[in-house]
Amino acid sequence: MLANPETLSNLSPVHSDADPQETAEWRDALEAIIKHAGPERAQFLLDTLNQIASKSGVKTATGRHTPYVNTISVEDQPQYPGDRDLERKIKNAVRWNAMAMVQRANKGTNVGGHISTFASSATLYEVGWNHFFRGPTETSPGDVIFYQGHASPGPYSRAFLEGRLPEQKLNNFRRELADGGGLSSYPHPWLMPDFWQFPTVSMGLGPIMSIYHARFNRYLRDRGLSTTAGDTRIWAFLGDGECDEPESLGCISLAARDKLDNLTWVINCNLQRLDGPVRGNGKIIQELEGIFRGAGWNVIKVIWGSEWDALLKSDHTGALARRMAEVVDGEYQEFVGKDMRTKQEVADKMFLPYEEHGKRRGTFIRENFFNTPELKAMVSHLTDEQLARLKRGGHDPAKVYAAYKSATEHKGQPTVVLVKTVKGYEIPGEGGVGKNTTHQKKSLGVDQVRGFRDRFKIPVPDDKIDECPFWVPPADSPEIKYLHDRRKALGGYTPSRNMKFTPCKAPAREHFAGLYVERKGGTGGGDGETKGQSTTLAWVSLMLQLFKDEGVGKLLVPIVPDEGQTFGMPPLYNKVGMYNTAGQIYRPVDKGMLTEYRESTSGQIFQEGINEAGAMADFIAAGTAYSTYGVNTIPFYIYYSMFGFQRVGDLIWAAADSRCRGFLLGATAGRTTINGEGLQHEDGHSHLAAMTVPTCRAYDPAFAYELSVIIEDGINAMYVRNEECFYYLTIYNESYDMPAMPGEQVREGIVRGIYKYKTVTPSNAKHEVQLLGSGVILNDVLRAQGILAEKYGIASNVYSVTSYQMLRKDAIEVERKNRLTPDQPAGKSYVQQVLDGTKGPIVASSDYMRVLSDSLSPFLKDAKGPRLLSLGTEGFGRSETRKNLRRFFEVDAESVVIAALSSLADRDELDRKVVKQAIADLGVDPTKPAPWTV
Ligand SMILES: Cc1ncc(C[n+]2csc(CCOP(=O)(O)OP(=O)(O)O)c2C)c(N)n1
Ligand SMILES: [Mg+2]
Repeated sequence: MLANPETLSNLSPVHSDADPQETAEWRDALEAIIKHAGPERAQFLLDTLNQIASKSGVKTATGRHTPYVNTISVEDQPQYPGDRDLERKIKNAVRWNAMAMVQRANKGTNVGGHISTFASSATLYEVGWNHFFRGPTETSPGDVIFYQGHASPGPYSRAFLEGRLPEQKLNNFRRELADGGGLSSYPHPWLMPDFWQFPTVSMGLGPIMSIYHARFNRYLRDRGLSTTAGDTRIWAFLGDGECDEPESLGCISLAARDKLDNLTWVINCNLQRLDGPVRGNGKIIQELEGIFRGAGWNVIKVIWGSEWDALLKSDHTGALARRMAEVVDGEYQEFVGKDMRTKQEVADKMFLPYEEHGKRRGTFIRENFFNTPELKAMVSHLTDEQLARLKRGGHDPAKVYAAYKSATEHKGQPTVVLVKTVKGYEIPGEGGVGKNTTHQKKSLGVDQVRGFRDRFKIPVPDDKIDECPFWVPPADSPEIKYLHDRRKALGGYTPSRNMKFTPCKAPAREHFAGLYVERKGGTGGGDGETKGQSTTLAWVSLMLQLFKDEGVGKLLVPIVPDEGQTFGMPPLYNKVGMYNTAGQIYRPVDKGMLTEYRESTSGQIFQEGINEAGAMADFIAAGTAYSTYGVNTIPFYIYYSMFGFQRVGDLIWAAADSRCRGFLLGATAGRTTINGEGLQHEDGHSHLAAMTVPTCRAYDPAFAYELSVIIEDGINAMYVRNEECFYYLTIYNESYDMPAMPGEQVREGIVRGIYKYKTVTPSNAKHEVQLLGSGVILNDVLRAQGILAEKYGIASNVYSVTSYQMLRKDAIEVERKNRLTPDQPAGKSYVQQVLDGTKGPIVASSDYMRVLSDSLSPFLKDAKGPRLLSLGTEGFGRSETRKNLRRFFEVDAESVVIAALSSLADRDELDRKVVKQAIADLGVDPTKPAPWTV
């Protein structure tokens, strides 16, 4: 997809003009056509000419690129509506405090921080804050802004000037555990819930989230769920280096396809990333222009500041435009970043004063950029200092304003504003402007701070430079008044996150009760399984019921990548339809059938195609709408469990940070259950990854009624009781008889993670074991219970463990409390309450790695020592039948029996000979290799 940078760098759309008079005639003719016959006619003529040219072998510039100049011409530039002088003063103070925050934080610590990124983007944000970013009001949610993560000192500094953050917090930038709290390094709603809306610092996630967020706005509007969300503008600020992340550009075509003109991206093209140039050999702005135009976006380039206007106007031969196009980014970086000191001065560690540095840089630019007699003549009236001050567009509010205005007024397409800036703008000296090391610069020397102060006219006296104090203009100064007036006019302050939560009406129990009854099928299937129902189909039938619920029916947002048929979802497609901004302009091939593929502007389901990352971004938009828009949409994102945590794990982490709610459903779960699919599909570990996410509640239910109880409790937890969490449920594609819910007494255990399901006590039983089973493997554990009773006369209780994660969370909380309150009676965790006092060893089996159930081992002991022996599915999956896979991984009934007997022997409760005999009798091959080694 990426255009070849070399091609782009060499692209010189303006050629030398051999006959200016002829050119003028052609131009006049074209202008006359546009004026008298309209742009369509002009387009027709141009297309015709293009065709003729192309047939004749004439190479014309493609429609994907425009010259390396500003998209908005000076003539079309609107009047700047603000007070430039006051805005400059505000911006200078914001710049200073952003720098001071990082500088101060790193005095005596090494907590880090970034100075050079916001230095390059200050104007991009300030123009937004003064003229565009709408804040939340009583009647409007305001704009949603995805801030570039490591530019965070800028928004903090702005909020400080606005009086929204106290100095004490700024002093504790990156010191969140300090007295009184501090400021998080980057945008983290988890850590600053009234400030940041979305986490962005993991590069690429902000961009993809912003696209799906913009489309989710349309969904809220089109489905009548919000009257105001549709007005919101979504802004995303990206770095040019960030565009290399696949998540950044991978979904841009969706934004154009869905005509998301509520979306504006601003890409800060400072030509550098962390280590060096983004496209030293090419031009990132041209490359991105081609990509975005190709994808159907409106592209606005802001390359040159106003100082260049007159020069470009006098560029009658196109020599300057040609030079601008031929210089590559690596050279542009040198024009701003080259060390202008002599070798001796470098050896002496001399610091060049601002004026002197500017003068030398101007000389260098005159020599090397204006490198022909013609170009030199063009700038002969400018001094070297003036040449050094020919700014890039992103540092000129007039150019940035023009771009934002045009972007926000543009209809029918999303807009990307490609802005050229300087990284580390005006930070003098070592590690400063344009240096490859500038990204890592977190503390400045005294000379540098003084230089910065002088450049931005901050009234901090010389004797305080070392301290680098914050500086705020007096509250009654015109600039502070102006700042508040502008924010008032735009609705309020931003960033800010809505903390108000309005609960839903709890869903009616009747809609869940359908899953409490028995669902039995006959025998059949190649594996000899009975066909009752799978937990996945149980979920589909639950959704069909829940759609009818008065409180939450409309709020359910099913999301699926291209796998809905696998999950039995087509009845949902027809029932509630799939959302499409364009509706459905074709007649679906299955029209009239029960499973009709029905797309509509009021459809409820997001069918995302083969796009787990995009679907996850949907999940985040829908799962945070309770805060962003005050709409309690409840996402149910169902996907192949293997393509969840390990594929889009970082987005799941971002969802948690965003305080996102909803249900992730890892379907086709288990290492042994989607028989045939093999290594890449068989998931035996997503529950381990789920354990790493602090707000995730992960469940592995076995029966339909368990699923129903968990989902009901989940909706109530998140949307009625306002608990900050989301759910991960593994559901399987194996059909088996679903038993009826034993009774209300199991409800608590299902939610907390374990309940006793079945007891079998043969007469004269001498031994007893406790058997834990989860998900589909509970069936094998129940079979083992039968074998143990019938063949070995061993009594057992079988427990359904719906969540090892919930049990462990509870267990470590109780352990911690006991440890830190030694003077109080020790408490018991839930799993201990259930299992302490029972007899014999405990054997656990599941379709997940044994380390999952092993996580409870420290809490399951008796006088004889540890009681738990876990079986699980360590190793790679492979293509086979369920039965053979379960034997291979040693999680089947026979393996559970052997484990139970062996555990009894370990406790001296049984002769080892019995174990040996059982291995032979049950047909288990003791010489086969360990499953995790092959
Ligand atoms: C996924 C990911 N990888 C790496 C990083 C570390 N990182 C932080 S900033 C940065 C460079 C950013 O360059 P660019 O996007 O051009 O932003 P700039 O600072 O130049 O505006 C990197 C690599 C990250 N935050 N996220
Ligand atoms: Mg950059």
